[in-house]
Amino acid sequence: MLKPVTTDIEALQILEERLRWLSAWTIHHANHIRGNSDGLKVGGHQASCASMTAIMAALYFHALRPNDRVAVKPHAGPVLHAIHYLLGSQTREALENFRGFDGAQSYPSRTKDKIPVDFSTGSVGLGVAITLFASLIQDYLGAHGRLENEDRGRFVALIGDAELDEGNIYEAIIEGAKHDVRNLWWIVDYNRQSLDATTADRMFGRFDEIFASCGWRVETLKYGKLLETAFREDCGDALRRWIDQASNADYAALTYLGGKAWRERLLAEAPETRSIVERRDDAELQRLMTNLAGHDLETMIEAFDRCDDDVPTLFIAYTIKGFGLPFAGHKDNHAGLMNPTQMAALRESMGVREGHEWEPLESVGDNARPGVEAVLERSRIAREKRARSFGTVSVPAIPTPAGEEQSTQAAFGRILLDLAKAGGELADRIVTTSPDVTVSTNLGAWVNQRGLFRRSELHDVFAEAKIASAQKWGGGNKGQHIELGIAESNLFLMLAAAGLSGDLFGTRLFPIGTLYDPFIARGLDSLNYACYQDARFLLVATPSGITLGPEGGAHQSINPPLIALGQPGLRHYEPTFADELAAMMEEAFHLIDDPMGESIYLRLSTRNIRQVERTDDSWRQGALKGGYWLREPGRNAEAAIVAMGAVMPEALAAWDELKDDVSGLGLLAVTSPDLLHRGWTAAQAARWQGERKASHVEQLLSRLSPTAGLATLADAAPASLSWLGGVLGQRVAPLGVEKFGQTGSLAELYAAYRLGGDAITEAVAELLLPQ
Ligand SMILES: Cc1ncc(C[n+]2csc(CCOP(=O)(O)OP(=O)(O)O)c2C)c(N)n1
Ligand SMILES: [Mg+2]
Repeated sequence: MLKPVTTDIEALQILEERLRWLSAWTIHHANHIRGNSDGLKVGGHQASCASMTAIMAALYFHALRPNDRVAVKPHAGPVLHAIHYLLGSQTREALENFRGFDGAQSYPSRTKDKIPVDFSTGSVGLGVAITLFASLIQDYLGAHGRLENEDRGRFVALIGDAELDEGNIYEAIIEGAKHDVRNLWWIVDYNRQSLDATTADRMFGRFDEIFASCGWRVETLKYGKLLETAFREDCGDALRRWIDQASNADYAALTYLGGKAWRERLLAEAPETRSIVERRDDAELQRLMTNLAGHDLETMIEAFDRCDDDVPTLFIAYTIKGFGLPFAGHKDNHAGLMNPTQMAALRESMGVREGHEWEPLESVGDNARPGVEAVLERSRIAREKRARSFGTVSVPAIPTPAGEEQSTQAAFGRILLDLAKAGGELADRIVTTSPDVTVSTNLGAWVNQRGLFRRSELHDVFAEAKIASAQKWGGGNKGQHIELGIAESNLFLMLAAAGLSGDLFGTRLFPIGTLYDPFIARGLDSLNYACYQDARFLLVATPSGITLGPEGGAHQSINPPLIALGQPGLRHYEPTFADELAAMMEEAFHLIDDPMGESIYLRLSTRNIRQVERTDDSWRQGALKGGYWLREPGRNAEAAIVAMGAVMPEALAAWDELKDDVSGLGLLAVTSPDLLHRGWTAAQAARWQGERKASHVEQLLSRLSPTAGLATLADAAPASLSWLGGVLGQRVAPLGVEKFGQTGSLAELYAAYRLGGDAITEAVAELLLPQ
């Protein structure tokens, strides 16, 4: 063990009380003292904070080691800020501006908060699960010789008990069990209250079974030392029995009502406890009955010290929501705020002088100070903010795979195979992952070359038995593909964790995840979560659209380009040709490694497409900026076809057919509606700052007449491109998919969904009709 067990309990108790005060005061200040300019409710969660202050004091001021990383229950954000305030790494200004612009964020944010936040939280459940994938990435880096043993840490999640209803937690522990995940501490603040009410008694004793069956050690921490002592008094067993059978709602209500109510209830329902009850006054009885393990620093420290191996451990720490505050246990306390009178009473009871509310060590007596400061000093070292670390990996030029006809999906597989064979720093840092669609998203050849990642050697039984197969998947700790079960949320959490490897471990990886395009929606919140914390990865969604004819409507995606259009931190590219894809992948690797970069989403297709002949490289820059003229328009042309991705052959054929009748007709290949839109709004904003530059999309469209019409075409929701008419006020005839798909040949489907030549001709005609 690295830490001496000599932590001064008294100092910890003082610090716990400081956390309880400062978190409550920070929220109070934001709601009742700071001016409110817009009348919006500010909010904050004093009860959720008070529920966790002892757990967090024991963790941050005793158990955490420098390499440990923590995801904090979102509603305990103010406690995390208070901890850093005591450690000297958070400012008073940020706390005074809690929930204000540029102030401490409501829920811990890696990108917006100035204190070290290892994982952002907010959408409950996701902060829990990402720690598991971060631990897997730690194992991966260790196995690949990219992380020294002494730099390894534990991954801690502080969890609200109602968070345990989120299914993504169970998806994660199932995956974790397959990979023999280690070094996890998940600590449940078991206050048995959620947002609306008290949580269901029927789940009592079930959560631990679920975790235990996935290989976790479960430490149920129920009673504090006071209760343990009382159980040893005469008839202490009766008290324990009564507590164990009390319902969540009863326990919470009695906590709220206090000593007198405990007395009446215990005497009525467990008269054997009389001597215990009568030996205590109301205040003492309340203290006894709320002395659950999660509020008892000694109990928590002992538990943490006990578990110093790498076995994944679930601590279920019983707590009281709002512990020590006037609404402790009240079922409506989740967003409840103390009023100024209650706050003043709390201030006095804690010995905080009026006007000294922000003093970090206010009310700490001279005798206790050295002990408290010593604990803080020791803990400070463990919590220093690290600089973000991006790699300096040189990205080689990515050549275009040869082939007159190819699909973007096949070209993707080919590019990765070539990279795997060529080797080099980039190839070695790529880690691929997929939720059971590795083969069908064309990652198979890469995996044949680079192998599956397994902590222990995996023999390819089929290969050893000489059974012919295209997939030769040996596995070992040098493998570079992490195979996941079919749980798309896990894919995104894995990408999030791998995409933070520079921040978490000082080594950047280049994570590539593949899935089917429609199933992005299945893990959408986890994808958003990954982007929210600026994780960097390449997401390859393949195949997509109704172009996936025979697979039918359940597998044909419609709206992901719209999702991408609204998703910060993720750049959508939709290539038609293999050379575009190669350029985009090269760009993606740069963006992953660039401090100002972002993640990338490639929407690919299985349709074999005849490749275009290029006379020069001028298309390339445009393709990376979101679009280029595949067929140049004439000067002041009155119409253009605007198309994206797999339906380009239809656009090219229609252009050929119409070009003689529609003078100057152009064909604009859109490779990223997302980038075009961003560029457009950014240029508008910049114009107000005095910059006169037109955006890429404005430059492209200004080649046409101001009264020109655009026939837009995408194997996706037509709104993906129809907005282009708003850029210069040109008219639009939007073609795209607005109903669920179905099975059929391309000709049949394109005719039925109006993506084919006839529809394009009709759309162009519509635009050219006199208005
Ligand atoms: C995905 C998601 N759904 C809903 C919410 C709104 N919400 C915030 S906290 C909460 C209840 C939390 O209860 P619990 O986890 O037990 O925390 P505590 O009792 O400690 O406050 C809910 C429903 C959320 N933040 N995230
Ligand atoms: Mg709760």
